[in-house]
Formats: sequence, C-alpha cells, structure tokens
Amino acid sequence: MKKRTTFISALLAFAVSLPAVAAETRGTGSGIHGMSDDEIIRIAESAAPPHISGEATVLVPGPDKKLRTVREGTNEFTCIADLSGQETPDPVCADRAGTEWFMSFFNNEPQPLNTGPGIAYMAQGGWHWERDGQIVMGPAEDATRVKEPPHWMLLWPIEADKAGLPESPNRFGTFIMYEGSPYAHLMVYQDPKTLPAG
Ligand SMILES: [Cu+2]
Repeated sequence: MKKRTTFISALLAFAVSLPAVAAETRGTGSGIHGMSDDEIIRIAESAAPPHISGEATVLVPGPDKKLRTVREGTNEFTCIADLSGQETPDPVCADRAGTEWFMSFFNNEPQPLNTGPGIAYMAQGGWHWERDGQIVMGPAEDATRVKEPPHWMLLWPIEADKAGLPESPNRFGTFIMYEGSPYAHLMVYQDPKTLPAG
C-alpha cells in the first residue's frame, strides 16, 4: 500500500478512488508504452482542440508508473497521455485549476484543492465503472467497465439535487459524476473538438 499515496499510482487509477487497487488491476496494459514521444504527444494532444492542446505541457505515465514530462508547454494547460491504463489510452487536457483538481484526486486529498473552477477535456472519451447503472469509484469486481464518449468536465463542487441534474449518464448527456463526494463534478458528453478556437 505504500504506493497508495503517490501521485503516479493514483494517476494510473484515474476515475477510481482506490489507486492501489486500480494499480493492481492494471492488467490489460496501456497502449502507450513503447510509443515514441511524438506518438505520445499526438495522443495527449488529441484530448482537446489544437488551439488548446498544441501548446500544452505533455505528461505521460511510464511503465515505472512515474510521470514523465514529454514536452514543456507554453500555455496554462497540461495534457496527460493516458489516465486509466486500459488498452485504449484516455488522454485528458486540463487547465491550471483542473490540473490541481487531478493532483488532489490522485493524492487522495480529502477534497479538491483548486480554488476556482477547473476545466478538463477528454475528446477521446474515458473509462468509468458502473454497478446497477450507478457509477462507482473504482473497478470493483462486480462493476462493469464503461467506455465514455468524448466529453468535457467542470471540476468544481456541485450537488445533483441542487443542480437538478442526474447522477448517471443519460440521454441528455449531462450528469454529476461522484455525487455525494467532494469530487463530484459536472460531466458533459459533448465533443470538445467542436469548440471554436475564438
Ligand atoms: Cu468525470
């Protein structure tokens, strides 16, 4: 369990709340290992429109589960080439506050430490786990892995009841993920690649 609190093992377990468990279940292996840096950058950049990801810092989790900086960015965004370590990489690009949210999540902080709303883009979709139609924080044995469509996220406290929004994916494409947790956030199933550059 010593790795539980490390950033890297937690990073590999994005979308779950038990990094150590997730790290152990990381059996299918991410497709990113063995790729060239150019390919890793291409995948990382594919999470957001070029006007956002083209200048972003690019990080990649290595086989040693440590984050490596592949490219230093010149804007406020950070793109991580793969979050879940599944057979299909799920890259994300987040702004400064969004990256703080991810760091808090991965470090098992009791609550996110970003002091303003964060934005994160996942134009290639991501992965989460569901049990009986409800999203669960972690790949539990009796949970089903679900591939998410392209989406973006607002990483800022929100409550489903007060917001009048559902807690699960639905035909409206908007829901609160991790409802009831300090990490509850707004999920919008909409392709960020369609965002205008202006
Ligand atoms: Cu989410």
